[in-house]
Amino acid sequence: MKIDLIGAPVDSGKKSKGCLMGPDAYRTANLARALRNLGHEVKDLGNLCPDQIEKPDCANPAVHSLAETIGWTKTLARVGEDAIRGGRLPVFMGGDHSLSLGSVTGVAAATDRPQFVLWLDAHSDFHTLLTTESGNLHGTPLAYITGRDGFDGFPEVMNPVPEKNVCIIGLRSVDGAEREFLEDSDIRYHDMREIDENGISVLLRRFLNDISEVNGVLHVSLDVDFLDPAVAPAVGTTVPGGATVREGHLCMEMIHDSGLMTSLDLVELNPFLDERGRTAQVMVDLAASALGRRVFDRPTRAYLS
Ligand code: 5AB
Ligand code: MN
Ligand code: MN
Ligand code: MN
Repeated sequence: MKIDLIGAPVDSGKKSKGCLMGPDAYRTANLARALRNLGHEVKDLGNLCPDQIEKPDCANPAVHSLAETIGWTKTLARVGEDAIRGGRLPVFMGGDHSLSLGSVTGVAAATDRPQFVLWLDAHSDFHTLLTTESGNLHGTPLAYITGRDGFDGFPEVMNPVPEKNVCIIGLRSVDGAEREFLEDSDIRYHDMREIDENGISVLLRRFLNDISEVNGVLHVSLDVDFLDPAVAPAVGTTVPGGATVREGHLCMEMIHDSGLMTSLDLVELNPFLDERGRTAQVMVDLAASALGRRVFDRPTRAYLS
C-alpha cells in the first residue's frame, strides 16, 4: 500500500494548546518505520499550513479561532482528496479533532464508492457552530461531515457522509444538544456500557459487514480519548472509563482484516501532557495494527471454526 503521512499540527479546535506537537511526536515514535516494516511504501509530506482566510461573522460569541479552523479545513480537504485520487492512503497526524472537518470531507469528495466513517471517541463531536457551548470546534466535525446546517463560513460539503454510514464507538461524554440531535439521527452510536455488555467486536463487526455489503470505503477517526486515560494520558479531554489497549487493537486488527480502510485520522494527542511518550507509542502501535501488524500471519479463528 502507498501511504501518505500528513502532518496536521492543528491546534485551533480548543483553547488549551499542545496538539500542534502531535505530528512530531508520531515521527519521534517512528510511525513511518513501523509502517514500512509492514511492507508499505510510506511518504511523509511534512507539516502543512492552513489556508489564510478572512474572519467570517459568527452568531455564537463562544466560537473562537474560526478563520484558522476554516483555513485548515480547506487545506486538509484538498490534500486528502489528492491522496485518494492518487491511489494512496492518507494518515492524518493531528492535531486536534477539528482537522477531521477537512480530512473527511476531502476523502469523501474523492470516492465514487459509498463513504463510511468510524468515530472512535469518548465524545460525539456532533455540535454545530450554533450549539457548541465551549466554542471549541474540535467538538463539531461529525455534524459538519454529515451535512448538518449551522456551519456558515465553512466550505459547502459536497459529499456529505450519510448519517446511516457513521458509527461512533466509545461514548461516555455527550452534551445535551448533541444527545438530542444524535437520538434524532440515523447515526449508530455505542457507549462504553454497550461495549462492556456485548464486547467491542460484536459492535464493530456489524458495521464492517454493512460496509462490505455495499462495497463501501471506510475512514477511521481515532481520538486519543477513546482510550482510557490510564493508558493514554496525553489528551486535554480525559474521561475515565475508556477503552483498553486491547480493545483498541482488536478494532484495528478487525479493520485491517476487513480490507475496507482507505484513510485514517490520529487526533487529539497532546505531547505536552504525555508521560515519556507512552501515548504517542500506543497510537503508533494502533495505527500499525490497522495497517497489518499482527502476532501471527494466520488469524487464530482459522483453528476455531
Ligand atoms: B473531542 C465538549 N462536548 O463541545 C465540547 O475531544 C467536548 O474531539 C468536545 O472529542 C470534545 O466542548 C472534542 C464538552
Ligand atoms: Mn473527538
Ligand atoms: Mn474526544
Ligand atoms: Mn479531546
